[in-house]
Amino acid sequence: MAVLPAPGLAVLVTAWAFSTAAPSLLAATNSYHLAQAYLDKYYTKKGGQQIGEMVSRGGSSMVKKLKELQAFFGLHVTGKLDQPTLEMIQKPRCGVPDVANYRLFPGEPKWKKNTLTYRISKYTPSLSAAAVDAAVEMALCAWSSAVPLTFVRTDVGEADIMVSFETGDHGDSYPFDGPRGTLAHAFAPGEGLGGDTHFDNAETWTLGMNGFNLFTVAAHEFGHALGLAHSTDPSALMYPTYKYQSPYGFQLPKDDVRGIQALYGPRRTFLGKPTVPHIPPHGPSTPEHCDSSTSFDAVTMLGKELLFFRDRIFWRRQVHQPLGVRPSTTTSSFPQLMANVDAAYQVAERGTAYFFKGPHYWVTRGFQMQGPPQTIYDFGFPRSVQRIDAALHLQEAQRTLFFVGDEHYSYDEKKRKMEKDYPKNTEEEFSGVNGQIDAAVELNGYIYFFSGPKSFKYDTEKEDVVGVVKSSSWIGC
Ligand code: TQI
Ligand code: CA
Ligand code: ZN
Ligand code: ZN
Repeated sequence: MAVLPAPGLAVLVTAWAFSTAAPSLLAATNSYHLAQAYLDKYYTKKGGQQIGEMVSRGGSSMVKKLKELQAFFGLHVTGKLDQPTLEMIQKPRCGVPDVANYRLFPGEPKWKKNTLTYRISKYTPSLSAAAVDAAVEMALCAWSSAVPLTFVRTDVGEADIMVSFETGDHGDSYPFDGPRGTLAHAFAPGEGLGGDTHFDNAETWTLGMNGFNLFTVAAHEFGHALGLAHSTDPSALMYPTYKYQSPYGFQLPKDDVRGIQALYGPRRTFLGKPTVPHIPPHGPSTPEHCDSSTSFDAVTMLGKELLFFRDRIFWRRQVHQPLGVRPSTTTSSFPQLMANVDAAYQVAERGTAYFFKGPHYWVTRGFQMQGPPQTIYDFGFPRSVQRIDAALHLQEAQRTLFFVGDEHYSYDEKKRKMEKDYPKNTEEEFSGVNGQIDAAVELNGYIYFFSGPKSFKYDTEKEDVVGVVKSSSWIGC
């Protein structure tokens, strides 16, 4: 097993930029300014904090730092600011786009399977458990969107990637160092400690721009946990300088995509869209999804597609696609947050969709999250409501109905306010619709209610159910 953290490197490359001492090291004032300008340009990221700032307190000598730098860039290690080092500094870094800058670990360790489990075993006082879960999930998703890897969360036993927040000495011979300095470390793919990812509990972890953004650091560490070493491309996630990255709409930089695909190959689907036509693995149908008891947790339009959610899976189909054509299924590419959603709806005019899970909801544009989870009480639900069974957006009326138990609430999307006189009894309002509503969607002027294995077609003009079909028929079963 490769034990990776050699905390020197990440730290030293940038520490140099902040050193005002030891000009004797530098051949000439000219070179010194050149080097300074270089470092300012490539190692100072606006809005980003530098590892150098974190560890600018003394320690190793400048010669050693320079050696590390030279080793990192594959130069002859002299410890002096010599000609090749100067040339490297003068080289236009961004002018050579096709050079691969990513690095793999010696021996190129990688995971030998495509489904990896992860478990968050210890949390941090800095953030809520839900926030940690979300950041970790999104950081893994950043990688799984590029390669055919699937991450499955577990809450028990030993997972491939054990994620934990640790303080000081924590039993792996890489003790943490208190605030700043080392933020986290990860072990390369392998048995035992392999893949395990530790975060220094002494840091102030955040979901925003202050302190250290957990998504940013986690995404970098998971790169290590999947087999990537540091990149020399300053725009790469695996470049050893901290730079805040927003998880929303995050796109894995090209160099990291190249690196991870060198290990695992490209993914067939990206953000749920197959990049090649979907071929069902076992003949024309996958019966386990097709039994007559199929029900859905949520159904919504998303863009021009109809999405059906159940557990960790969703199916997608074009509305006008004839029935009988199998929609594709995917579990991994859609943010895992979307697993086990309770309800979902889209407001087409806004181009936004809303997904509900317990007392939280997420806003998306297409498949892209627009912000952190928010609480459903923003909508004006009473505290007694802790989850929603179904959400139904009525386009014409600009209302969204939320179904909870045998009642429903009506939300005015224009005023963004819950309507008074609600909740109302669902069976009384929608005659013929009985049983608990799992999901609902409006299509071509009809409302489709999903209740267990049945779906009701409800005619709003006749105010009655005009058809009942098996829920499974919607996904081509
Ligand atoms: N931790 C180092 C890192 O993950 C640990 C390390 C140093 C390391 N050298 C290594 C791991 C070589 C594997 C291979 O890079 S850190 C960043 C940075 C750190 C640094 O705490 O210094 C991030 C953690 F530099 F990119 F900002 C996360 Cl994002
Ligand atoms: Ca630290
Ligand atoms: Zn550790
Ligand atoms: Zn690193």
